[in-house]
Amino acid sequence: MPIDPTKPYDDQNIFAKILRGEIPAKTVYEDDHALAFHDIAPQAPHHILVIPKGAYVSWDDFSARASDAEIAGFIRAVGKVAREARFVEPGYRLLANTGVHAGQEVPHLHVHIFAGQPLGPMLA
Ligand code: IU
Repeated sequence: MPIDPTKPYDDQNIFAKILRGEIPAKTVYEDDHALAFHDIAPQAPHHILVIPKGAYVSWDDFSARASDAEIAGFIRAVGKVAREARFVEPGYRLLANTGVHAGQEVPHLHVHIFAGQPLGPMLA
């Protein structure tokens, strides 16, 4: 069920529970600003989700409300995860579904990293 972006942050969402350690995840990276873990239903040979530690519903919420330090820290973390996994060459795709039309399902910002095979055109 896609999220309603007009609703406030729900601290019972599944990624909030993962951040609090209430639900396990296959973590690949963690720092002060971000947590990265394997998607439970991978759509590519490598499919990692990177989430900020702060309580942000979506990319829209994050880009509007997060501090410069949070934004810089999160973006650096996404890049670091991709580099450390050696995705830079031959390449990878980032995706942040935002709101109803994009089909965002979990109401905590998450950037998908897809890699491991040619990914085809977007919106195919
Ligand atoms: P979306 O961009 O909101 O549609 O992506 C949500 C992703 O979260 C999707 O790829 C799910 O497989 C993934 N996911 C997960 O990794 N662990 C979970 O417990 C749940 C969803 I619920």
